Amino acid sequence: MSAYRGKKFQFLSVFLCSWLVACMVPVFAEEDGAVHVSTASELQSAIKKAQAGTTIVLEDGTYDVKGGFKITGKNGTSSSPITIQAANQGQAVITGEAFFSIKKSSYIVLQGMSFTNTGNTAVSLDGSSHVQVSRNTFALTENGKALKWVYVYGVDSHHNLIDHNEFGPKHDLGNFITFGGTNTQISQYDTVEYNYFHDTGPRVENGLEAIRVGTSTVSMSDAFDTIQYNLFENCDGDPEFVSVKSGHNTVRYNTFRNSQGVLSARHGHGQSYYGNFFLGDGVKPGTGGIRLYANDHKVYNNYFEGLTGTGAASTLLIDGGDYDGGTDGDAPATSEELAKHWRVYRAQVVNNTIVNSATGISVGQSYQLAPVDSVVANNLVMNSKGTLYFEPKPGNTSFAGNIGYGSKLSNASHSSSEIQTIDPLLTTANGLQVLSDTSPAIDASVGDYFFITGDMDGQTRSGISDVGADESSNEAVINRPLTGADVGPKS
Ligand SMILES: [Ca+2]
Ligand SMILES: [Ca+2]
Ligand SMILES: [Ca+2]
Repeated sequence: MSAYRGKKFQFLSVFLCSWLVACMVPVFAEEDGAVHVSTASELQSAIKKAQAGTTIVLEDGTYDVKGGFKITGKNGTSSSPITIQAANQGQAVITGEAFFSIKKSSYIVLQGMSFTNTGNTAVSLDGSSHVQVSRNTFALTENGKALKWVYVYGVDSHHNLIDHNEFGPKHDLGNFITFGGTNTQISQYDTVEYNYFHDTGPRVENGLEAIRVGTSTVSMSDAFDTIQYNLFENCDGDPEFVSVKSGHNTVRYNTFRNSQGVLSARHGHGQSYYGNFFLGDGVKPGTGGIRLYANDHKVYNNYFEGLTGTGAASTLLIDGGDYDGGTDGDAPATSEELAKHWRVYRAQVVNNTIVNSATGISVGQSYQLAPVDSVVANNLVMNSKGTLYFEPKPGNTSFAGNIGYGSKLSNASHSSSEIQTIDPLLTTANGLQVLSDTSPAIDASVGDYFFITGDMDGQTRSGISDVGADESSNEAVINRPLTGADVGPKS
Protein backbone atom coordinates (compact mmCIF):
# COMPACT_ATOMS: atom_id res chain seq x y z
CA MET A 1 0.00 0.00 0.00
CA SER A 2 2.91 2.31 0.58
CA ALA A 3 3.34 2.76 -3.14
CA TYR A 4 -0.05 4.39 -3.28
CA ARG A 5 0.64 6.85 -0.54
CA GLY A 6 -0.58 10.38 -0.94
CA LYS A 7 -1.21 13.07 1.59
CA LYS A 8 -4.96 13.16 1.11
CA PHE A 9 -5.20 9.41 1.14
CA GLN A 10 -3.05 9.15 4.25
CA PHE A 11 -5.21 11.58 6.09
CA LEU A 12 -8.40 9.96 4.88
CA SER A 13 -7.25 6.43 5.64
CA VAL A 14 -6.05 7.28 9.15
CA PHE A 15 -9.34 8.99 9.78
CA LEU A 16 -11.41 6.13 8.37
CA CYS A 17 -9.32 3.43 10.04
CA SER A 18 -9.62 4.93 13.47
CA TRP A 19 -13.30 5.64 13.01
CA LEU A 20 -14.28 2.31 11.48
CA VAL A 21 -11.71 0.36 13.52
CA ALA A 22 -11.29 -2.23 10.78
CA CYS A 23 -9.94 -0.69 7.59
CA MET A 24 -9.80 -3.56 5.12
CA VAL A 25 -10.49 -1.83 1.82
CA PRO A 26 -7.66 0.41 0.71
CA VAL A 27 -8.43 3.38 -1.51
CA PHE A 28 -5.61 3.29 -4.04
CA ALA A 29 -5.91 6.29 -6.25
CA GLU A 30 -5.68 9.93 -5.44
CA GLU A 31 -8.09 12.49 -6.80
CA ASP A 32 -6.14 12.67 -10.08
CA GLY A 33 -6.32 8.92 -10.57
CA ALA A 34 -2.55 8.67 -10.54
CA VAL A 35 -0.36 6.53 -8.34
CA HIS A 36 2.07 8.76 -6.48
CA VAL A 37 5.44 7.44 -5.39
CA SER A 38 8.35 9.04 -3.61
CA THR A 39 10.84 6.21 -3.14
CA ALA A 40 12.49 3.67 -5.42
CA SER A 41 10.73 0.75 -3.75
CA GLU A 42 7.37 2.46 -4.10
CA LEU A 43 8.12 2.99 -7.77
CA GLN A 44 9.09 -0.66 -8.23
CA SER A 45 5.92 -1.78 -6.54
CA ALA A 46 3.78 0.57 -8.60
CA ILE A 47 5.40 -0.67 -11.83
CA LYS A 48 4.58 -4.26 -10.89
CA LYS A 49 0.90 -3.38 -10.52
CA ALA A 50 0.70 -1.10 -13.54
CA GLN A 51 -1.73 -1.86 -16.32
CA ALA A 52 -3.05 0.00 -19.35
CA GLY A 53 -4.10 3.46 -18.27
CA THR A 54 -1.99 3.56 -15.10
CA THR A 55 -0.16 6.82 -14.44
CA ILE A 56 2.65 6.70 -11.92
CA VAL A 57 3.80 10.09 -10.67
CA LEU A 58 7.26 10.48 -9.17
CA GLU A 59 7.33 13.10 -6.46
CA ASP A 60 10.42 15.32 -6.20
CA GLY A 61 13.45 13.46 -4.93
CA THR A 62 16.03 10.86 -5.86
CA TYR A 63 15.37 7.34 -7.01
CA ASP A 64 18.20 4.86 -6.73
CA VAL A 65 18.06 1.10 -6.73
CA LYS A 66 20.49 -1.60 -7.72
CA GLY A 67 19.06 -3.54 -10.65
CA GLY A 68 17.02 -0.61 -11.89
CA PHE A 69 13.36 -0.26 -12.72
CA LYS A 70 12.24 -3.10 -14.96
CA ILE A 71 9.14 -2.96 -17.07
CA THR A 72 8.68 -6.34 -18.72
CA GLY A 73 5.70 -7.63 -20.66
CA LYS A 74 3.62 -4.55 -19.86
CA ASN A 75 1.30 -3.25 -22.53
CA GLY A 76 -0.67 -0.06 -22.56
CA THR A 77 -2.79 0.97 -25.49
CA SER A 78 -2.61 4.02 -27.73
CA SER A 79 -5.40 5.70 -25.79
CA SER A 80 -4.43 4.28 -22.38
CA PRO A 81 -0.66 4.04 -22.13
CA ILE A 82 1.22 3.22 -18.96
CA THR A 83 2.76 6.55 -17.99
CA ILE A 84 5.64 7.07 -15.58
CA GLN A 85 6.23 10.76 -15.11
CA ALA A 86 7.80 13.27 -12.78
CA ALA A 87 5.42 15.39 -10.74
CA ASN A 88 7.62 18.36 -11.54
CA GLN A 89 9.82 18.66 -14.62
CA GLY A 90 13.33 17.42 -13.85
CA GLN A 91 12.74 17.13 -10.10
CA ALA A 92 12.53 13.34 -9.98
CA VAL A 93 16.15 12.27 -10.29
CA ILE A 94 17.08 8.78 -11.44
CA THR A 95 20.47 8.40 -9.86
CA GLY A 96 23.20 6.02 -8.69
CA GLU A 97 22.68 2.49 -9.96
CA ALA A 98 19.13 3.09 -11.14
CA PHE A 99 17.91 2.92 -14.75
CA PHE A 100 14.82 1.96 -16.75
CA SER A 101 14.74 -1.29 -18.69
CA ILE A 102 11.66 -1.72 -20.86
CA LYS A 103 11.36 -5.17 -22.36
CA LYS A 104 8.73 -6.76 -24.60
CA SER A 105 6.36 -3.94 -23.73
CA SER A 106 4.32 -1.37 -25.60
CA TYR A 107 2.67 2.00 -25.12
CA ILE A 108 4.83 3.04 -22.18
CA VAL A 109 5.63 6.72 -21.54
CA LEU A 110 8.65 7.89 -19.54
CA GLN A 111 8.40 11.61 -18.98
CA GLY A 112 9.96 14.56 -17.20
CA MET A 113 12.70 12.84 -15.24
CA SER A 114 16.31 13.78 -14.75
CA PHE A 115 18.89 11.03 -15.27
CA THR A 116 22.18 11.38 -13.41
CA ASN A 117 22.74 7.65 -12.90
CA THR A 118 26.04 5.96 -13.59
CA GLY A 119 27.33 2.74 -15.13
CA ASN A 120 24.07 1.59 -16.74
CA THR A 121 22.20 2.58 -19.88
CA ALA A 122 19.65 5.07 -18.57
CA VAL A 123 16.77 3.84 -20.72
CA SER A 124 16.82 0.65 -22.76
CA LEU A 125 13.96 -0.44 -24.99
CA ASP A 126 14.34 -4.12 -25.79
CA GLY A 127 11.85 -5.65 -28.20
CA SER A 128 9.35 -2.93 -27.43
CA SER A 129 7.09 -0.68 -29.48
CA HIS A 130 5.23 2.59 -29.15
CA VAL A 131 7.34 3.62 -26.19
CA GLN A 132 7.71 7.37 -25.70
CA VAL A 133 10.72 8.84 -23.92
CA SER A 134 9.81 12.48 -23.52
CA ARG A 135 10.98 15.65 -21.78
CA ASN A 136 13.72 14.00 -19.76
CA THR A 137 17.16 15.36 -19.02
CA PHE A 138 20.06 12.98 -19.55
CA ALA A 139 23.27 14.13 -17.91
CA LEU A 140 24.65 10.85 -16.66
CA THR A 141 27.48 10.66 -14.17
CA GLU A 142 30.41 9.40 -16.20
CA ASN A 143 32.93 6.85 -14.99
CA GLY A 144 35.39 6.66 -17.88
CA LYS A 145 33.73 3.62 -19.45
CA ALA A 146 31.79 3.37 -22.70
CA LEU A 147 28.05 3.68 -22.26
CA LYS A 148 24.99 4.02 -24.46
CA TRP A 149 22.61 6.38 -22.71
CA VAL A 150 19.44 5.36 -24.54
CA TYR A 151 19.44 2.06 -26.41
CA VAL A 152 16.65 0.84 -28.67
CA TYR A 153 17.03 -2.74 -29.88
CA GLY A 154 15.71 -6.29 -29.84
CA VAL A 155 13.17 -8.39 -31.70
CA ASP A 156 10.13 -6.60 -33.06
CA SER A 157 11.28 -3.15 -31.96
CA HIS A 158 9.38 -0.37 -33.72
CA HIS A 159 7.48 2.93 -33.54
CA ASN A 160 9.28 4.30 -30.52
CA LEU A 161 9.46 8.05 -29.99
CA ILE A 162 12.25 9.97 -28.29
CA ASP A 163 11.25 13.61 -28.08
CA HIS A 164 11.90 16.86 -26.24
CA ASN A 165 14.79 15.52 -24.18
CA GLU A 166 18.12 17.10 -23.35
CA PHE A 167 21.29 15.04 -23.74
CA GLY A 168 24.75 16.13 -22.60
CA PRO A 169 27.48 16.76 -21.86
CA LYS A 170 29.15 13.43 -22.71
CA HIS A 171 32.85 12.58 -22.71
CA ASP A 172 32.94 8.78 -22.49
CA LEU A 173 32.50 6.55 -25.52
CA GLY A 174 29.01 5.50 -26.54
CA ASN A 175 26.08 7.32 -28.11
CA PHE A 176 23.37 9.44 -26.60
CA ILE A 177 20.95 7.30 -28.59
CA THR A 178 21.77 3.99 -30.28
CA PHE A 179 19.37 2.13 -32.53
CA GLY A 180 20.14 -1.54 -32.87
CA GLY A 181 17.91 -4.48 -33.55
CA THR A 182 18.51 -8.16 -33.95
CA ASN A 183 21.44 -9.62 -35.87
CA THR A 184 19.51 -9.15 -39.10
CA GLN A 185 16.90 -6.43 -38.59
CA ILE A 186 17.24 -2.85 -37.35
CA SER A 187 14.50 -1.34 -35.20
CA GLN A 188 11.94 0.33 -37.43
CA TYR A 189 9.77 3.43 -37.70
CA ASP A 190 11.30 5.14 -34.70
CA THR A 191 11.32 8.92 -34.41
CA VAL A 192 13.78 11.25 -32.69
CA GLU A 193 12.54 14.84 -32.55
CA TYR A 194 12.81 18.16 -30.70
CA ASN A 195 15.76 16.98 -28.63
CA TYR A 196 18.78 19.04 -27.61
CA PHE A 197 22.07 17.17 -28.05
CA HIS A 198 25.11 19.04 -26.85
CA ASP A 199 28.73 18.98 -25.81
CA THR A 200 30.34 15.69 -26.73
CA GLY A 201 34.09 15.27 -26.78
CA PRO A 202 36.96 15.53 -26.76
CA ARG A 203 37.31 13.90 -30.15
CA VAL A 204 37.89 10.16 -30.41
CA GLU A 205 38.49 8.14 -33.54
CA ASN A 206 35.17 6.36 -33.31
CA GLY A 207 32.28 5.54 -31.00
CA LEU A 208 31.07 8.88 -29.68
CA GLU A 209 28.41 9.76 -32.23
CA ALA A 210 25.43 11.63 -30.77
CA ILE A 211 23.13 9.20 -32.59
CA ARG A 212 23.88 5.95 -34.34
CA VAL A 213 21.12 4.32 -36.36
CA GLY A 214 22.19 0.74 -36.89
CA THR A 215 25.41 -1.19 -37.33
CA SER A 216 27.24 -2.45 -40.37
CA THR A 217 25.85 -5.92 -39.59
CA VAL A 218 22.20 -4.85 -39.95
CA SER A 219 22.84 -2.12 -42.50
CA MET A 220 21.13 -3.95 -45.35
CA SER A 221 17.86 -3.87 -43.41
CA ASP A 222 15.59 -0.84 -43.58
CA ALA A 223 14.87 1.26 -40.50
CA PHE A 224 12.52 3.92 -41.89
CA ASP A 225 13.53 5.98 -38.87
CA THR A 226 13.08 9.75 -38.76
CA ILE A 227 15.39 12.23 -37.06
CA GLN A 228 13.86 15.68 -37.23
CA TYR A 229 13.71 19.09 -35.53
CA ASN A 230 16.64 18.37 -33.23
CA LEU A 231 19.36 20.80 -32.26
CA PHE A 232 22.93 19.52 -32.11
CA GLU A 233 25.45 21.89 -30.58
CA ASN A 234 29.15 21.29 -30.00
CA CYS A 235 28.80 17.60 -30.76
CA ASP A 236 32.53 17.16 -31.31
CA GLY A 237 33.23 13.66 -30.04
CA ASP A 238 33.26 11.64 -33.27
CA PRO A 239 33.97 12.30 -36.95
CA GLU A 240 30.24 11.60 -37.38
CA PHE A 241 27.80 13.43 -35.14
CA VAL A 242 25.07 11.26 -36.60
CA SER A 243 26.02 7.93 -38.15
CA VAL A 244 23.37 6.15 -40.18
CA LYS A 245 24.01 2.45 -40.67
CA SER A 246 20.71 1.07 -41.96
CA GLY A 247 18.37 1.70 -44.85
CA HIS A 248 15.77 4.31 -45.79
CA ASN A 249 16.05 6.81 -42.99
CA THR A 250 14.99 10.44 -43.08
CA VAL A 251 17.06 13.18 -41.45
CA ARG A 252 15.36 16.54 -41.90
CA TYR A 253 14.77 19.95 -40.32
CA ASN A 254 17.59 19.56 -37.80
CA THR A 255 20.09 22.22 -36.89
CA PHE A 256 23.74 21.27 -36.41
CA ARG A 257 25.61 24.13 -34.74
CA ASN A 258 29.35 24.35 -34.49
CA SER A 259 29.79 20.61 -34.30
CA GLN A 260 33.00 18.87 -35.35
CA GLY A 261 31.89 16.10 -37.65
CA VAL A 262 29.33 15.17 -40.24
CA LEU A 263 25.97 13.57 -40.71
CA SER A 264 27.01 10.43 -42.53
CA ALA A 265 25.23 7.89 -44.66
CA ARG A 266 27.79 5.40 -43.47
CA HIS A 267 26.07 2.10 -44.34
CA GLY A 268 22.78 1.25 -45.96
CA HIS A 269 20.83 2.59 -48.89
CA GLY A 270 18.18 5.14 -49.68
CA GLN A 271 18.62 7.90 -47.08
CA SER A 272 16.81 11.20 -47.46
CA TYR A 273 18.62 14.16 -45.91
CA TYR A 274 16.84 17.45 -46.47
CA GLY A 275 15.99 20.80 -44.95
CA ASN A 276 18.77 20.71 -42.37
CA PHE A 277 20.87 23.69 -41.27
CA PHE A 278 24.59 23.15 -40.70
CA LEU A 279 26.06 26.25 -39.10
CA GLY A 280 29.62 26.89 -38.00
CA ASP A 281 31.26 29.96 -36.60
CA GLY A 282 33.93 29.87 -39.29
CA VAL A 283 36.64 29.50 -36.67
CA LYS A 284 36.23 26.19 -34.87
CA PRO A 285 38.10 23.57 -36.90
CA GLY A 286 36.57 20.43 -38.40
CA THR A 287 32.95 21.48 -38.61
CA GLY A 288 31.38 19.56 -41.47
CA GLY A 289 28.13 18.68 -43.18
CA ILE A 290 27.13 15.48 -44.98
CA ARG A 291 29.15 12.48 -46.17
CA LEU A 292 27.71 9.72 -48.33
CA TYR A 293 28.38 6.05 -49.08
CA ALA A 294 26.19 3.37 -50.75
CA ASN A 295 23.16 3.63 -52.99
CA ASP A 296 20.28 5.95 -53.83
CA HIS A 297 20.59 8.79 -51.34
CA LYS A 298 18.78 12.08 -51.81
CA VAL A 299 20.31 15.24 -50.34
CA TYR A 300 18.43 18.49 -50.93
CA ASN A 301 17.31 21.81 -49.48
CA ASN A 302 20.13 21.77 -46.92
CA TYR A 303 21.85 25.00 -45.89
CA PHE A 304 25.49 25.09 -44.86
CA GLU A 305 27.31 28.15 -43.58
CA GLY A 306 30.60 28.90 -41.86
CA LEU A 307 31.92 25.34 -41.92
CA THR A 308 35.66 24.81 -41.67
CA GLY A 309 35.96 21.05 -42.27
CA THR A 310 37.99 19.60 -45.11
CA GLY A 311 38.75 16.05 -46.27
CA ALA A 312 36.34 13.59 -44.63
CA ALA A 313 34.74 16.52 -42.79
CA SER A 314 34.00 18.43 -45.98
CA THR A 315 30.78 20.34 -46.28
CA LEU A 316 29.03 17.96 -48.67
CA LEU A 317 30.95 14.91 -49.77
CA ILE A 318 29.86 12.20 -52.17
CA ASP A 319 32.77 10.05 -51.20
CA GLY A 320 34.71 7.41 -53.02
CA GLY A 321 34.35 3.86 -51.76
CA ASP A 322 36.60 0.97 -50.84
CA TYR A 323 33.99 -1.70 -51.58
CA ASP A 324 31.63 -2.10 -54.50
CA GLY A 325 28.24 -3.35 -53.32
CA GLY A 326 26.94 -3.33 -56.87
CA THR A 327 24.26 -1.38 -58.64
CA ASP A 328 21.48 -3.09 -56.70
CA GLY A 329 23.48 -2.97 -53.50
CA ASP A 330 22.05 -6.24 -52.32
CA ALA A 331 24.78 -8.72 -53.15
CA PRO A 332 25.66 -11.04 -50.26
CA ALA A 333 28.45 -9.45 -48.28
CA THR A 334 30.61 -10.75 -45.47
CA SER A 335 30.68 -8.89 -42.19
CA GLU A 336 34.05 -7.54 -43.22
CA GLU A 337 32.62 -6.26 -46.49
CA LEU A 338 29.60 -4.78 -44.75
CA ALA A 339 31.93 -2.72 -42.60
CA LYS A 340 33.66 -1.09 -45.58
CA HIS A 341 32.84 2.20 -47.28
CA TRP A 342 30.42 1.26 -49.99
CA ARG A 343 30.76 2.83 -53.37
CA VAL A 344 28.10 5.43 -54.07
CA TYR A 345 25.48 4.71 -56.71
CA ARG A 346 22.92 7.24 -57.91
CA ALA A 347 23.28 9.90 -55.21
CA GLN A 348 21.15 12.93 -56.00
CA VAL A 349 22.61 16.07 -54.47
CA VAL A 350 20.34 18.87 -55.57
CA ASN A 351 19.25 22.37 -54.52
CA ASN A 352 21.56 22.80 -51.55
CA THR A 353 23.15 26.10 -50.50
CA ILE A 354 26.70 26.35 -49.19
CA VAL A 355 28.14 29.72 -48.17
CA ASN A 356 31.27 31.00 -46.45
CA SER A 357 32.72 27.55 -45.88
CA ALA A 358 36.11 25.96 -46.48
CA THR A 359 34.74 23.45 -48.97
CA GLY A 360 31.68 23.13 -51.18
CA ILE A 361 30.55 19.95 -52.88
CA SER A 362 33.23 17.30 -53.20
CA VAL A 363 33.12 14.07 -55.16
CA GLY A 364 35.38 11.09 -54.53
CA GLN A 365 37.66 12.12 -51.72
CA SER A 366 38.76 9.31 -49.44
CA TYR A 367 38.77 6.00 -51.36
CA GLN A 368 39.45 4.75 -54.86
CA LEU A 369 36.03 3.70 -56.20
CA ALA A 370 34.42 6.76 -57.77
CA PRO A 371 30.66 7.32 -57.41
CA VAL A 372 28.47 5.90 -60.19
CA ASP A 373 25.54 7.63 -61.92
CA SER A 374 25.30 10.40 -59.34
CA VAL A 375 23.89 13.87 -59.94
CA VAL A 376 24.99 17.25 -58.62
CA ALA A 377 22.38 19.74 -59.78
CA ASN A 378 21.00 23.17 -58.95
CA ASN A 379 23.26 23.73 -55.97
CA LEU A 380 24.51 27.15 -54.94
CA VAL A 381 28.03 27.40 -53.55
CA MET A 382 29.59 30.70 -52.63
CA ASN A 383 32.82 30.43 -50.68
CA SER A 384 35.36 33.22 -50.66
CA LYS A 385 38.25 30.80 -50.34
CA GLY A 386 38.85 27.07 -50.39
CA THR A 387 36.97 24.88 -52.84
CA LEU A 388 33.58 25.23 -54.52
CA TYR A 389 33.17 22.05 -56.55
CA PHE A 390 36.04 19.70 -55.91
CA GLU A 391 36.26 16.40 -57.74
CA PRO A 392 39.25 14.22 -57.03
CA LYS A 393 37.38 11.18 -58.41
CA PRO A 394 34.11 12.26 -60.02
CA GLY A 395 33.55 9.13 -62.10
CA ASN A 396 30.54 9.77 -64.32
CA THR A 397 28.84 12.17 -61.89
CA SER A 398 26.75 14.63 -63.87
CA PHE A 399 26.61 18.32 -63.11
CA ALA A 400 23.82 20.64 -64.19
CA GLY A 401 22.39 24.00 -63.19
CA ASN A 402 24.83 24.66 -60.34
CA ILE A 403 26.21 28.04 -59.34
CA GLY A 404 29.73 28.36 -57.96
CA TYR A 405 31.12 31.74 -57.04
CA GLY A 406 33.80 33.40 -54.98
CA SER A 407 36.90 31.34 -54.54
CA LYS A 408 39.42 31.33 -57.35
CA LEU A 409 39.61 27.56 -57.12
CA SER A 410 37.73 25.04 -59.28
CA ASN A 411 34.73 25.29 -61.61
CA ALA A 412 37.32 25.28 -64.39
CA SER A 413 36.53 21.89 -65.87
CA HIS A 414 32.81 22.53 -66.28
CA SER A 415 30.65 24.23 -68.84
CA SER A 416 28.45 27.07 -67.65
CA SER A 417 25.39 24.85 -68.01
CA GLU A 418 26.98 22.50 -65.49
CA ILE A 419 28.41 25.08 -63.10
CA GLN A 420 27.87 28.75 -63.75
CA THR A 421 30.39 31.20 -62.34
CA ILE A 422 28.12 34.09 -61.49
CA ASP A 423 27.48 36.20 -58.39
CA PRO A 424 24.21 34.82 -56.94
CA LEU A 425 23.49 38.25 -55.40
CA LEU A 426 22.65 37.00 -51.94
CA THR A 427 21.28 39.10 -49.13
CA THR A 428 21.08 38.48 -45.37
CA ALA A 429 17.67 37.68 -43.91
CA ASN A 430 17.20 36.37 -40.38
CA GLY A 431 20.89 35.58 -40.23
CA LEU A 432 20.88 33.46 -43.39
CA GLN A 433 22.20 34.15 -46.86
CA VAL A 434 19.19 34.08 -49.15
CA LEU A 435 18.37 35.17 -52.68
CA SER A 436 17.87 38.85 -53.34
CA ASP A 437 15.09 39.88 -55.71
CA THR A 438 17.57 40.25 -58.55
CA SER A 439 19.43 37.00 -58.00
CA PRO A 440 20.25 35.07 -61.18
CA ALA A 441 19.46 31.93 -59.17
CA ILE A 442 15.75 32.66 -59.34
CA ASP A 443 13.89 30.21 -61.60
CA ALA A 444 17.20 28.87 -62.85
CA SER A 445 17.03 25.19 -61.84
CA VAL A 446 17.18 22.56 -64.54
CA GLY A 447 15.92 19.01 -64.68
CA ASP A 448 12.99 17.48 -62.85
CA TYR A 449 13.36 16.32 -59.27
CA PHE A 450 9.94 15.30 -58.01
CA PHE A 451 10.97 15.44 -54.36
CA ILE A 452 11.75 19.16 -54.50
CA THR A 453 8.39 20.63 -53.55
CA GLY A 454 9.43 23.17 -50.91
CA ASP A 455 12.56 25.05 -49.87
CA MET A 456 14.69 25.26 -46.73
CA ASP A 457 12.25 27.75 -45.19
CA GLY A 458 9.28 25.46 -45.71
CA GLN A 459 8.03 27.73 -48.47
CA THR A 460 6.69 26.22 -51.65
CA ARG A 461 8.79 26.24 -54.79
CA SER A 462 7.10 28.54 -57.29
CA GLY A 463 7.35 28.09 -61.02
CA ILE A 464 10.76 26.77 -61.89
CA SER A 465 12.73 26.09 -58.71
CA ASP A 466 15.35 28.65 -57.76
CA VAL A 467 18.91 27.36 -57.59
CA GLY A 468 20.02 26.42 -54.07
CA ALA A 469 18.07 25.61 -50.91
CA ASP A 470 16.15 28.88 -50.85
CA GLU A 471 13.15 29.78 -52.97
CA SER A 472 12.58 33.51 -53.15
CA SER A 473 9.08 33.81 -51.68
CA ASN A 474 6.77 35.99 -49.63
CA GLU A 475 5.18 33.02 -47.89
CA ALA A 476 5.62 32.68 -44.14
CA VAL A 477 8.84 31.03 -43.05
CA ILE A 478 8.03 27.74 -41.36
CA ASN A 479 11.52 26.27 -40.91
CA ARG A 480 14.51 28.18 -39.62
CA PRO A 481 17.61 27.29 -37.64
CA LEU A 482 16.60 25.94 -34.24
CA THR A 483 17.74 27.46 -30.96
CA GLY A 484 17.69 26.09 -27.43
CA ALA A 485 14.21 27.52 -26.94
CA ASP A 486 12.81 25.29 -29.69
CA VAL A 487 13.95 21.97 -28.26
CA GLY A 488 14.32 20.04 -25.03
CA PRO A 489 12.13 19.48 -21.97
CA LYS A 490 11.02 23.07 -21.52
CA SER A 491 10.12 23.82 -25.14
CA1 LIG B 1 31.99 7.12 -36.02
CA1 LIG C 1 11.11 29.87 -58.63
CA1 LIG D 1 12.77 30.97 -49.11
